[in-house]
Amino acid sequence: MYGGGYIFDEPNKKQLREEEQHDEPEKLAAFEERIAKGEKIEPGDWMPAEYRRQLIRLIEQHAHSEIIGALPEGTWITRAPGFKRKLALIAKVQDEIGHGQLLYNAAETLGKSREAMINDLLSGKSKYSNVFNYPAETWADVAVIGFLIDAAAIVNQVANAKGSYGPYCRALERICYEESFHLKQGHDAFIELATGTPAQRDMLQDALNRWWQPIMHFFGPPDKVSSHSEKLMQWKVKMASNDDMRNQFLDAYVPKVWELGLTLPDPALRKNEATGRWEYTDPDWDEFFRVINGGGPCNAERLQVRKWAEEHGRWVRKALMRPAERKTFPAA
Ligand code: BYC
Repeated sequence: MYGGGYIFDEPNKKQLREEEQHDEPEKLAAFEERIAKGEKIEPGDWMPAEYRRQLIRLIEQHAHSEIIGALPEGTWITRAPGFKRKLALIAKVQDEIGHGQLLYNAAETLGKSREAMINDLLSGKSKYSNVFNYPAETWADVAVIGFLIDAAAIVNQVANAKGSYGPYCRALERICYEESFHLKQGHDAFIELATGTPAQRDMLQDALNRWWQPIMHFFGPPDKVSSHSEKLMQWKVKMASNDDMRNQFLDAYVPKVWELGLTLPDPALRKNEATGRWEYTDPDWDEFFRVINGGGPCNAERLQVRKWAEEHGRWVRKALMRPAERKTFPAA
């Protein structure tokens, strides 16, 4: 077990049990009326136990995605082509960890401790985004992540920042400002490769081909399969369905890839102008479920790195949390 020495309480099981007992119809109706009116729910407000549980699951998974998401790009800091790209990548990776911090804080307002969340990540109990279980093989992978994965994240986060839970919305708003900057640096690296030498274009095309399916998976399973969407949309935690977000992403970004003369590895991909919906070959959903349940190419490696970081950072957390045990220095 990870013994972080954080100051937060263990998940407040008593509070959750009490809420379950008090999910009375009148309270639930008043809660849902507030949400329908567009009011924000704040940590001290009454909320149904299921709303709390779902928010913890979603925000916690999002926080884990940010800190695990720093790993594939992080491996390229030492190899980034040139000082300017290196500086930008260092700043981006640092921002992603900061997003994790904001999101863990938001999830803690719902009663689950940071320590419990980290334990659930390290034990494999909690999920994190499918996309970070693939390797970043070349510099072009970093460009594809920075451009298209950050773009996909922005589509999701700009929508959900208008949702019902105050602390999550405020965290998302701030994250979106930084993500927009990440998108610009990703787009810049992407354009440079797309307009570079034939070898650079080939490298970018190869990265696009490998990342296309994970990116299609990023928005979650199709609406007809998604288990949580209906309730989360009713409660305005998710502001659009998985398929609608995927469609929004395709609408905004496929033309930007095609205009550079690059291709996407799906011959069926086209916009149906009559319906406004994109048509595509269904990505392999068996692979998606395999990857999010621990069977992707890099799942084991990602968790191993996090475990290493937790173990080697323990002395720092201890020193920060128990200042009384610190050796005192003689007065000057
Ligand atoms: N990956 O009922 P559904 C970033 C799971 S990081 C893994 O549709 P839901 C960045 C889902 O958990 C930003 N698992 O789920 C960082 C559920 O399993 P459980 C990442 C997924 O939650 C560094 C099952 O599939 N963004 O941008 O209603 C560098 C059924 O799905 C995924 C967020 O985390 C997935 N992609 O909707 C660069 C946004 N999709 O829990 C960039 C917050 C689904 O029942 N999350 N599952 O066992 C969300 O908005 C929602 O969780 C999703 C899925 C739209 C992703």
